[in-house]
Amino acid sequence: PYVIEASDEENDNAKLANLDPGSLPRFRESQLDDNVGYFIKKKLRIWCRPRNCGWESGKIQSTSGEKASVLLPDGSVVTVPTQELVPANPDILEGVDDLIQLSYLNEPSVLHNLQHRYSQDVIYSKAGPVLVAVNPFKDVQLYGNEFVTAYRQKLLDSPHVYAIADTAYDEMMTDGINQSIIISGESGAGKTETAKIAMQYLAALGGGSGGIESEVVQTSCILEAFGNAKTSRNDNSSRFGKLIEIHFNGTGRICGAKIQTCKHACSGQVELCEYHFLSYISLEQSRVVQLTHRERSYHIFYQLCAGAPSDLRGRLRLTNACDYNYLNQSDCVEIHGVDDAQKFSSLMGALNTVRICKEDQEHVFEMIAAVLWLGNISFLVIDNENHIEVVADEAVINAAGLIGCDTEDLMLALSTRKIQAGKDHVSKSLTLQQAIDARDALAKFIYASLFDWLVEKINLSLAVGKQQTGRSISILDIYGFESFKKNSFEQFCINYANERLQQHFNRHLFKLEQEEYELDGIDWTKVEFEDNQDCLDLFEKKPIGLISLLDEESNFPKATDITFATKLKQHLSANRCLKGERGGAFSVRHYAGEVLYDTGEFLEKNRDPLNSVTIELLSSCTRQLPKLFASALQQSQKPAGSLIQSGMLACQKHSVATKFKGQLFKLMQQLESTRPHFIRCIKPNSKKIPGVFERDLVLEQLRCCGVLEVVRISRSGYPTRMTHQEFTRRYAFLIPENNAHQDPLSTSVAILQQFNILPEMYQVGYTKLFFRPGQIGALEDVRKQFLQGSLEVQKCFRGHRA
Ligand code: AD9
Ligand code: MG
Repeated sequence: PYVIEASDEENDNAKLANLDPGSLPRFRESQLDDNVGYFIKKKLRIWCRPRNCGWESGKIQSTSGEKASVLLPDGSVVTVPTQELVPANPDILEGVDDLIQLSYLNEPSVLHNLQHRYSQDVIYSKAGPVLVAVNPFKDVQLYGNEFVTAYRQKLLDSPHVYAIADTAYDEMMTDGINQSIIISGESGAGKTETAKIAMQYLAALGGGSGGIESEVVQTSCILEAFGNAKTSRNDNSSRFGKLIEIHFNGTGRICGAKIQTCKHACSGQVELCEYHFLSYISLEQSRVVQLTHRERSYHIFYQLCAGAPSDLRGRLRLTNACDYNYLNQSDCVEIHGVDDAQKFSSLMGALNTVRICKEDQEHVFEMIAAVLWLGNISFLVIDNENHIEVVADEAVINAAGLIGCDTEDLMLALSTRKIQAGKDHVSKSLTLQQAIDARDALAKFIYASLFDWLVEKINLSLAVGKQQTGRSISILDIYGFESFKKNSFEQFCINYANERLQQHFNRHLFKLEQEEYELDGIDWTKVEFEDNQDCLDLFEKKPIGLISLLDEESNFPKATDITFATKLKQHLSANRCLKGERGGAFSVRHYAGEVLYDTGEFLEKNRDPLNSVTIELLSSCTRQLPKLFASALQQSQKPAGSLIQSGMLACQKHSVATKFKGQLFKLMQQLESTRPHFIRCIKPNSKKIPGVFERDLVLEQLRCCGVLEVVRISRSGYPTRMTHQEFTRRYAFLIPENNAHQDPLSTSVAILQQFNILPEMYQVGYTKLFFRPGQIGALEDVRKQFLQGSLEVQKCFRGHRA
């Protein structure tokens, strides 16, 4: 697509690019392009790292032996070893849309291209089939109805979330295959915002304006209030993963009351008939009771405290956020620039929009307030063995009032447990730590159940009409890879999920690509890529894998964090992805880097025990929700008698990690049946501010999410394919009749020869033709010209090539 003439330098660069189309520059910095001697001899523009700092562009002035003098933009001249020089791209390729268009695909060139675009607020780029989105950390003028229309009518084709959603939509409509948009990236990179932008586009396509579109946005508002929190990485970090499935219907099929229709450019009318929040991965529960310094619990707690009108405050006996132990422990009650009270009123609006009735809303807020009051319940040690009793203050009275039980009963549930002695049960007092655990377990259980319940309510409300339409686009937004100074069970689960997702990405973009070439007998030099199967095995293998061993250890009453860590080292040291560390720690080599996990609290968090006394208490509550939560739990557990005996119900049958794995598998299965479109979100700086592009940080993300490898593969591959039948059907009329009677493969070859398509620009497979980028466009032009005028084929093609 680029006509390169201009200066000598550019000509040289162009020649360089054409020297050997097969051997493309590789990304390993040490492995310089074969043409390295050429660009040094010709003194072309290069990248170098003077003084071992970041990459700088420069021009070679002279060379002597293994050294080169390089003129930097600031006028200074530095001496750099020639092996450290990397060729830069000609100016004409500055800021190209798709990284695969670059003549040189080295890391500094890719980074420079993204940075150049970013500095002009062009936050989206393509890397072959993948969309790269760099978080602007400010409002950019790229969204809204005008842009939606422009992308829908194909007036705009620059990389955009809208373009991805549009492609997914078209492919769903034309091929009848369900699609998915898979968004990944590290925490704070912009996944959730991107998911919303994609939903906005699909809603606008399928629903027109107003109605359903606003409902989608409102759903996000609810899910974020209850499922997002401020972390050190992101003021609005999702603490759960979600897959949103949006169903579409063919012409004229009405499937619910909330249908809006809209005409669109290509295929008549399409109706959007249901939103279905089919799946989500479990919420980070520990956040309800325990916070890291400067982080917050779920937004809803602060929103309710700041925004509840006075009559509601009265009914909930609510005070200020800073009065509650669960909220004030981290020295962070407010988020800079966020008005919690105003968010609360938006939330009320959203709850109304998705038709959650006033009565249910009140129940929800009761549960939120109950959790807050539970956190303020305190205990008094009454003997030398650390046994306690519950302090009878306003906290326990309010909590009991809000869940609808007697204060006495709540006090008993938090201070005793039942033990079986022969045929009878006897009550045993809890120690201080046991009581705190029981209280916190209850708070977490109520909150997590409330979240489940809300999602179900939203699903019911949005799944208007139950017909399965068979046409859907799913959007996946899960928590990004996390690596902190201290990593616990939560990071363990989150990173495991990301590992699975990475495999999905690999499989589709690399394995399938290669397999297709190989199946069709194409000469394809195998492209190496990082496979993470080893790491997944480390987590999943039975009976010796991280999750199995964790479950096993969680069932041992006497096990401790240290025995767990020791067990891992004993059994898993053969896996190259695991490294035992000192004390209770271990490291996992993830695709995105090594993470050090601290086994402290792993066992408790995995067991997540709920006292049987507590469950009985909840079942006997007069309020609707606690009763519902308890019966849902009992149904899902159906515990064996022995578990009740030990007084520990709940998750022994299904540990938290195993449940998580199950949810993840279900989700992946759902994704497997769709055609994926990938969006990689990139966080340009860790300060969360606009305009700052930290190259090392970006490079790290590009590397670990496989973007650089994708570029390399797409570029060295043959992205356009057509079966011989398709190809001959379309172009055979361009060649003399007698040739066209052969089999499709021979006809294909005849067409290619007739039009002098360069042999390095295509490969002939058993069933398909494979083209380098741009080749079909050239043939299409000939076809169009031929059809439009009565030009002689040869003449018109010659004209085209000139
Ligand atoms: V996490 O893994 O849930 O912690 P995300 O979801 O990747 O993370 P999120 O979408 O929440 O990140 O984005 C973080 C912040 O970046 C947002 O709150 C916005 O302030 C900012 N952001 C992200 N994308 C855009 C955008 N397209 N336009 C403007 C954006 N701001
Ligand atoms: Mg998010």
